[in-house]
Amino acid sequence: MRFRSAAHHEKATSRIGLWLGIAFLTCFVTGLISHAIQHPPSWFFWPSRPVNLYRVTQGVHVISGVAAIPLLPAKLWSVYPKLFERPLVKSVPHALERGSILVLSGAAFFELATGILNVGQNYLWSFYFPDAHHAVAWVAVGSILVHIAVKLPSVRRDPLPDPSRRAFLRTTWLASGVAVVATAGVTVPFLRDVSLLAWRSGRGLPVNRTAAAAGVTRDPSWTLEVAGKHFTLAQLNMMPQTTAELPIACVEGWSQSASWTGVPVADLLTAAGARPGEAVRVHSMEREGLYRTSTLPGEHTSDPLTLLALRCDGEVLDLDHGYPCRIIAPSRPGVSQTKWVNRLEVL
Ligand SMILES: Nc1nc2c(c(=O)[nH]1)N[C@H]1C(S)=C(S)[C@@H](COP(=O)(O)O)O[C@H]1N2
Ligand SMILES: [Mo]
Repeated sequence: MRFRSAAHHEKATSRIGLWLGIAFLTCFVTGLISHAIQHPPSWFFWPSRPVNLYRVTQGVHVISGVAAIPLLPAKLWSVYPKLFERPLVKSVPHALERGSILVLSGAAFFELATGILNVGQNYLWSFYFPDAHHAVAWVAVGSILVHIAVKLPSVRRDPLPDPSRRAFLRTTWLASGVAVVATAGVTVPFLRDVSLLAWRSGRGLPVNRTAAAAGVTRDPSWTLEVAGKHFTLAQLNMMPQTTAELPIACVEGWSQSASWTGVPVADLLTAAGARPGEAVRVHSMEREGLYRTSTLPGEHTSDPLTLLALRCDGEVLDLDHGYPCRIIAPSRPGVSQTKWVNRLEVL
């Protein structure tokens, strides 16, 4: 059987392939950044400014992933007849090329599917998801590079495709654009009202893990331990306060700014006789749960905008947002903005 539909044409295939490649590479690089921030290798450095830096890289990660979702089936559809061409194997290089396409499609599909499920269903897999999503990303990008190397010589430089092919391309761009606009409002403020499919669309600050889910209650005997010294809530409230507009940027892609007020971690360390600029482990009242602790690198503990926040938008912190205090630091993933803090341990 021969396919003559407009979609099944090398030019359309390579155009979509180009955009899919760009979307995947963008997603890969921003994903690696997010992974490195959460599991920093010794050589890794992530700046604490501009305050929205992580918000932007993670927003780009999720948006480029969403943009790729319509591109992947369009690409597969446009090469579909070739995938079943006979003979299935002509030569060793040909077999390798076919094999790499199989790996590529499988890995790409896995990345998009797990990404979307994660975004929609809040850490169903906890440990498993980030590790698998990260490992398979290398497989996907590796096979994309092999595929590009193999295909580049045969991409014909012919003029613009004919009108029906252009229509197929246009439909593909449109689907991709609609997917982005429908979801980007989770992180792009001016799209908030337009993005019908945004998974976090409320105007208020979302809550990712409630106090009830975390098993945390108000504890009148609470104190904050900093490098062995104890501070009561009243003492913290009496220290000089800093107010700053800072975002929470969840790894799921949603982000939201609020006005936070609290004591700079640098001041707390100094008051406790420790030095700002050292890495600090943040502990919370939560007993179990993946995000009950986090690490503030030296770059962050010396930044005067790294706050132990006591207030949000002028009000005493809500229990769900981390009462009595939480970390709010610039350019940092939401998972590390630890709530219900009770100890800062200098590392
Ligand atoms: N102790 C603790 N802090 C936590 C979490 C948690 O599960 N436990 N979740 C984190 C995640 S994933 C995000 S995105 C932010 C969300 O903060 P919010 O619920 O105040 O919006 O809190 C972070 N702080
Ligand atoms: Mo998060």
